[in-house]
Amino acid sequence: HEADAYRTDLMTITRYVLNEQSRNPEARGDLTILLSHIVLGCKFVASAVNKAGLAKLIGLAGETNVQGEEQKKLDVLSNEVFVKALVSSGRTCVLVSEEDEEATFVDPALRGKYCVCFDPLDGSSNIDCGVSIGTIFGIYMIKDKENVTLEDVLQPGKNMVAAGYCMYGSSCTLVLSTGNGVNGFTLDPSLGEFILTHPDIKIPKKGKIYSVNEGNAKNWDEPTAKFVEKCKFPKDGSSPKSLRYIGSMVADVHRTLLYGGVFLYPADKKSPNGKLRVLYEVFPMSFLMEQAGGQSFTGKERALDLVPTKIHERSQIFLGSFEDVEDIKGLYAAQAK
Ligand code: P6P
Repeated sequence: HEADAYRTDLMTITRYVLNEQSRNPEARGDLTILLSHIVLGCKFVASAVNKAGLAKLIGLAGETNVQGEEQKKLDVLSNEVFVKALVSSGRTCVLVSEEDEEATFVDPALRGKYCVCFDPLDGSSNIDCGVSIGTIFGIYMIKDKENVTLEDVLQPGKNMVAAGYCMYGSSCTLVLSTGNGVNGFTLDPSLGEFILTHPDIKIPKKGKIYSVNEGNAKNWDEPTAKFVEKCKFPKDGSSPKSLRYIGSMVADVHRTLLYGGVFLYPADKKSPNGKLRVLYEVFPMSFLMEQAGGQSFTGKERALDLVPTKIHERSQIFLGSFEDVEDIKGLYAAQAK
């Protein structure tokens, strides 16, 4: 009956991506191959993160293990795994990683038509205390892979063809959009497969949660301060919102996507452009939010319209439930008058 059919008709991420490919007649399967290499990287990191406590992978780089080997920090290890997986896929021509100061231009013999911007292990300062962390990635098509330059990478986020994150927590969940909605897959370690568990995710139009580091309140600008004040002391008789802040972007965004509400990393006097990075934090999460029916705003414009000028550029970000972000946009518009 229905449940059995569901249990035996496994919708793996590979099968989902192949279905998406078949919807696109001129697709040659390059994105499918690229995504399968990203999935491999996520499986490796999931395994390493889960073993971290036991294998002494946590803690500062430079520690040596029982064999006296130099310990690689998990985020350094994750970065190496993703770079190697992406280059070996033969489908990329330029990579931007949070861990690497410069972009990586792939050997011409191995080049494909995609650029991948990624944070291999975002939130890694939370590893030692067991808080969920994650990999975030965004994928662009490059016009001329033979003559790829840094300019090709500095595209507005709306040009992305796909984006996603993998959260390493109580379970390993990969959330992905290839431009046709958002789907969540959970790793079944016994199969080594990501199985579709959250089909067609839609973020609630309005939420009851706000997510921000209140410790920076002293430095906020007026519209942000006013928005947070409204969350805590609503004037319209509605009940105050709850504050949920994990301090790991993937975990905070995942909760926002599933439960609704708004995640903010405002600019402040310390960081005039906010803290989060445009190419591999703000853009992928904004792409997912829009695909799930939410939205993402920088305080000045739609986040996906922003054109970065440097690969590690930061931006202020307000993302989540459509109506909650509308409220924030109203407050910034009022200030602009
Ligand atoms: P703060 C983690 O270090 C991170 O890059 C994001 O994952 C997270 O959203 C943010 O920084 C937390 O920053 O200043 O609140 O600790």
